[in-house]
Amino acid sequence: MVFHTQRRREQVSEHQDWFPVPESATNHTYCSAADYDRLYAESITDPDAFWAKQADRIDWFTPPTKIANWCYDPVSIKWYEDGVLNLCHNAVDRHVAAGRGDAVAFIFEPDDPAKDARHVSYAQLQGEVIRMANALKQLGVAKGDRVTIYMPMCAEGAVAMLACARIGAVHSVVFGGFSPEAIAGRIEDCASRFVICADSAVRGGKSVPLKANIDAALEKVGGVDAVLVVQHTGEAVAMHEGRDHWFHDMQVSGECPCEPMNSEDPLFILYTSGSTGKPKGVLHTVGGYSVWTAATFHYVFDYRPGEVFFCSADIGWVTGHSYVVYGPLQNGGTSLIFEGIPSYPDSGRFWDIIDRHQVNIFYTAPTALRALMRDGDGPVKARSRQSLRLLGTVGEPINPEAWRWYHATVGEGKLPIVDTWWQTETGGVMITTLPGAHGMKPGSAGRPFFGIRPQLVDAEGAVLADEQVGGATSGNLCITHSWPGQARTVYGDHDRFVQTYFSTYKGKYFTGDGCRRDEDGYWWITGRVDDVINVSGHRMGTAEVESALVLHDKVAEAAVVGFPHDIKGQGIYCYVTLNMGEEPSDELHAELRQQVRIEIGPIASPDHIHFTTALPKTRSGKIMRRILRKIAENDFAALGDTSTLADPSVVDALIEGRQNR
Ligand code: 6R9
Repeated sequence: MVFHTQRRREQVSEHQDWFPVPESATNHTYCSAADYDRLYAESITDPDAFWAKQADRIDWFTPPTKIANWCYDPVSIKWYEDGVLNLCHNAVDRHVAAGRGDAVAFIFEPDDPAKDARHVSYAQLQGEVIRMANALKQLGVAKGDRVTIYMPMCAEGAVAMLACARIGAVHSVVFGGFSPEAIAGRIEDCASRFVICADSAVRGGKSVPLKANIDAALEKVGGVDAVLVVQHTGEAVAMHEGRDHWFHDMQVSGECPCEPMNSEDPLFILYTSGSTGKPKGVLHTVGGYSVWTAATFHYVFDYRPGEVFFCSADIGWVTGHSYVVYGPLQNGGTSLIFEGIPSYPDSGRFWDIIDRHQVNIFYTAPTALRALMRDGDGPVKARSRQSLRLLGTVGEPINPEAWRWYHATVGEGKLPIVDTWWQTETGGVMITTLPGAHGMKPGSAGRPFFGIRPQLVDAEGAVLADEQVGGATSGNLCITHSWPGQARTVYGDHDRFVQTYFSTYKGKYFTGDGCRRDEDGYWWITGRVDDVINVSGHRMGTAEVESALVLHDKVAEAAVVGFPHDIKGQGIYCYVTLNMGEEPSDELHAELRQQVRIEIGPIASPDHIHFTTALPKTRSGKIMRRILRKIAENDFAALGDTSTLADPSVVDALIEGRQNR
């Protein structure tokens, strides 16, 4: 397998700016530079002792005596395997039991700023979770059953997740922007017999027909016994007799104990894109994920009681799972759930929310910052933002320009920024600076979190030696030792798990990312080196978009690549060849865009569709993606070796017809 590296041009040049730990953060932190060095060393020399201590952050019905038990060849990963616990207990019940029932768990900020925000206390949350858990039980959900959740950003979305965790059901949250086709695929893959959805959602003033999408999905896939419908907007929806149940109509008891779960029992499945095939159902288990999200939230955000934490990610992505719901709640925190989008009603919305709810910690994606940056400093400066103490980013590499804007304009040059690198598969943050411990370099994620042992290897798997590291040499990022939050398998397909993550470099977890390390031990993620693209922080397999395109009966073949995009990070560029006798047209162009939206969802809409009579192929028939990427990037001066092409003239025609000029 050959990997390429797509780097944002800016990041290639060495940025030697160094922003020291701000005074506000040195004075008040759980973890100073010296603490980090000591704790990191402990986590490496005696991981069992370290992770046994971290496990004390949460309650265990039976405390674990076995800590780590993992092997990468053959692949088997277990943490805290004889421990018994329940994540919902740790996220909700124990705070109520400790007399903190009145503390605010969630602040719900609706899409429409004229509507009232809603504060949900831990005691209220416990009540709602119990009701939903009992409703699920009444519908027949039992421990181990998979429940698909298709909800807007609202407290009930989190309630649905917690209710599953409470009774030991395995949730599979599907992002509200996915199409019926995509939902059906996910329901089928994990044989989910139950769905929780809302009537509809509203984002940026526009209605999203969630229930109708579920109805459409269930026409494509069988096996779903019950749909629990939460009234959110009050929009009228069709209800299928016998299958669909309004949550508010269900008569349920107010008692529901937390199911004792073994540490390695499954907690949730989350579908994510890879280089090949359909999205994979990444599986996380209870014990390790709980400890990992509790500990990373504590250290990375330096969270203290009473603070308001605002993560703008959707609960349909792993960031929402770990840092809207489970991390903050396990720490007894207050997490703000925002239903809307950053640009509605105007591009000052984030800063309005921050002022209105006195947000202390704000965590968002670089793509949102780049979009807001376009509107200048005005909307930011018009709000006070005095409550902010810490900023964070996640989801894609942040270009130094956006970092500097975030730092200087949003943070007034005074706040620490954590640029957190991690993945669906890692459960929580892996590489980041810690706010009170590390100075920051714009564009670098920083240092490994406790217990994390990153390593750079070349295409053949040879470890890049220390002296090769530093400067511009980048390698493929692997992790050599397991950590508690690591995904355990791909649901129903352990071979695929092994194949995807552990076979490229035997005995190591391969992240799919390119990375370099500088002289100061800072890690710089350069982006994916496989056929995964990152569009506005959404991970997408080029193969998925290709599959959608070739479903059109006029299409013969499709090849999809990413290209640098100012706002989205990467855009989607599709090369399409048509069947004999078919001609390109504006109509066909529109139909193909629509086809992708139907199969995947609006987030996968192509930026460019390039009709061509041929694709560059080797004599053995392999598409040379390297060339397609270069042309899509509008960087065709150095195409490299094209001599292995069956027909080199194809390249000139492609350059001639390029869409990204
Ligand atoms: C949490 C999340 C994972 C991929 C990952 C990488 C990219 C995430 C990043 C980052 C550079 C960061 N990524 N955070 N790249 N700097 N701080 O986003 O999970 O949706 O699975 O995406 O996102 O390429 O491999 P997920």
